[in-house]
Order: sequence, then structure tokens, then C-alpha cells
Amino acid sequence: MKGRVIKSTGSWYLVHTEQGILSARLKGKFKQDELKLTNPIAVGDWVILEKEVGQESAVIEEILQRDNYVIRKSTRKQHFSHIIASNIDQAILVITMKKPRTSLGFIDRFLVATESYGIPTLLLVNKMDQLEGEEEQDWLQDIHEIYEPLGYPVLEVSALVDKNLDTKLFPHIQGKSSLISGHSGVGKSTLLNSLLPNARQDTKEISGYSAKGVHTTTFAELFFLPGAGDLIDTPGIKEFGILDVEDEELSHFFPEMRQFLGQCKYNNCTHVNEPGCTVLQKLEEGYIHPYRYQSYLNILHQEDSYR
Ligand SMILES: Nc1nc2c(ncn2[C@@H]2O[C@H](COP(=O)(O)OP(=O)(O)OP(=O)(O)O)[C@@H](O)[C@H]2O)c(=O)[nH]1
Ligand SMILES: [Mg+2]
Ligand SMILES: [Zn+2]
Repeated sequence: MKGRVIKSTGSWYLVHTEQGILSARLKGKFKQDELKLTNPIAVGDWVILEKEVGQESAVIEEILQRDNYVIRKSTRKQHFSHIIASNIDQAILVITMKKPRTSLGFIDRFLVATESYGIPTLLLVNKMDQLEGEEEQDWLQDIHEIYEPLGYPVLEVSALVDKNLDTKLFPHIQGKSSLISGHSGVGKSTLLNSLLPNARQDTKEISGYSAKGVHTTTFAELFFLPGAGDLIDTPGIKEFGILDVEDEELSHFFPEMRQFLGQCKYNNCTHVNEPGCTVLQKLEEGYIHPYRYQSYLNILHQEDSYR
């Protein structure tokens, strides 16, 4: 029987099947291609499973080929990676201007990861009810000015108090499988609860925020939308370590650079200081935002293992 993994706690998985939701475990050891994963099975995976004789539980026999996934470096285990979710139609990156502040650098790293799998990504600015002062207005304006022209929609919401959250969001999520990601405390679970009250995800004030690595949501979980589509709530991430992107390849995942690639003098141009570089010329002419170029350099200049 076939099913989709809707929750993974590390050793047990909840799988949605035609016979309902089954609790399942993995059969023996799984051979993963080249990937060293902290989670062999991710939420969103399609699997083949078999009910255990005389029991309610099932055994996962096979993971079907993933269409795509969002993957990051594991922060706990060196050389290991963690699949945040798989088989998704889009990613929703929840961002906030304070408590916590989402940096443009973090957004750009996330976007490189989703671009590398061609996963459309929407930026959801949450906690709009708390926006105050000129500096915060500037931050918001930057977000619109930088990302919308690149094809990333920017939506403004207040997950906690918005009366029109449904009307604002449903056109974007209906019928699609959407990953919800972002720093801890930006309101991912609050958003989910507001849209799907039955989800009853724990949410927590971020008063003790200095305590690093404290997440309210500890496991990814998929929730079905009425009709069609689903939302995947995930634990907050502090840093996003990008995986398997070569220097020469990185600019392909910056849409504003992509259009000029192939026009540089050298075909292995990394767009840093090479003569005849079209990207540098376009930066100079204002076609590429300086913040985005800075993110490009930051990612490029990080050691591969820290990228
Ligand atoms: N003022 C305001 N507070 C909000 C809003 N959305 C969420 N919050 C609050 O932000 C805090 C964190 O919300 P959560 O939903 O737990 O955040 P999360 O992103 O799920 O966090 P993790 O599970 O740790 O990744 C809670 O106290 C929420 O009530 C909002 O729109 N406005
Ligand atoms: Mg949460
Ligand atoms: Zn170049």
C-alpha cells in the first residue's frame, strides 16, 4: 500500500494511506543514495508500507523517488544533512522584522536552496500588527523592493489577529502542498492554527529567546487543507547551511544573475573580480541589488563545509 508521511518523530512515522493514518516504522536499514541524512524519511515522502500481521502498525518497505526536497546542513551532526520536507509545490518562508528579526542573508540562503530545486517560494511577512517606526518600515520596503521584482511574492499578515487571513492566503495555498519554514518564533504554528483550528499546534512566546536552539515545534508535521492541498509545519531554523552548490553554479540560483550568465568573458566566471564580467557590470548599472550581491559573495566565500 502507498502512503504519504505526515509526521516523523525519528523512529516512528505517521503515514496517511487509503486505510487512514497508520503508525509505521522503518524496515531494517535504509540505503540512501549518496546523502548522509539525519532523517532517512522526511515529511512529504511517498512510501510503500505493509501492515504488520495482527497489528495496527505498519512497516515502511520503500521510499518512492522524491520529486524535490528542501535540505539543509545538520547543525547537530557534521557532514550530515537534514531534509526539511519533500514533494512540495511551494515553500512559504515566514519572516518577521523583530522578535526575531529575519536577516536578508538568511532569506537569500533559503531562496538559493529552493531555487536549486525549482521550488516556487513565497515570503510571508508576519506580525504586521507589531510594525512600528521608520526603521521597521524601511525593512519592509526593502523586502518588497528586493524580492518582488525577482518573482517572489511578498504577503503581509498578522497570523494572530488577522481577520482576513483565509481570504489572503487561500488563493496561494489551495490545492498545493506547501512547506512552512522560518526562524523559531516567527509564528509558523500560529499561522497554521489560525488557518486550521483543528491542527492545535503548540505555540510559545519567545521571551526566553536568548536560549539558543529552543523550538516550540520539534517535529515537522503535515496538515491537510479542506478540499485539496496541505501545509507542513516545521521546527524553526536558526541558520541555513546550503548543500552541494559549486562556486560556478551559485549564480544560477540568483534569478537576477541567471539572465546574464553566459555573457561573461570567462565561462567559469564567479563574478567576483574577473575582467569582462557582465554580472559586475549589471551590478554597477543597478540591475542587481547590492544586498543580494552581498549575499551572493557571503555564500560564495564561505568554506564549502559551512556553506
Ligand atoms: N503580535 C503577534 N504575535 C504573533 C503573531 N503570530 C505569532 N505570534 C506570537 O509569536 C510567538 C511565536 O509563535 P509560534 O507560532 O510558536 O512560532 P513558530 O514559528 O511556530 O516557532 P517554532 O515552533 O519554535 O519554530 C507566539 O507567542 C505567538 O503568539 C502575530 O501575527 N502578531
Ligand atoms: Mg512552531
Ligand atoms: Zn561574471
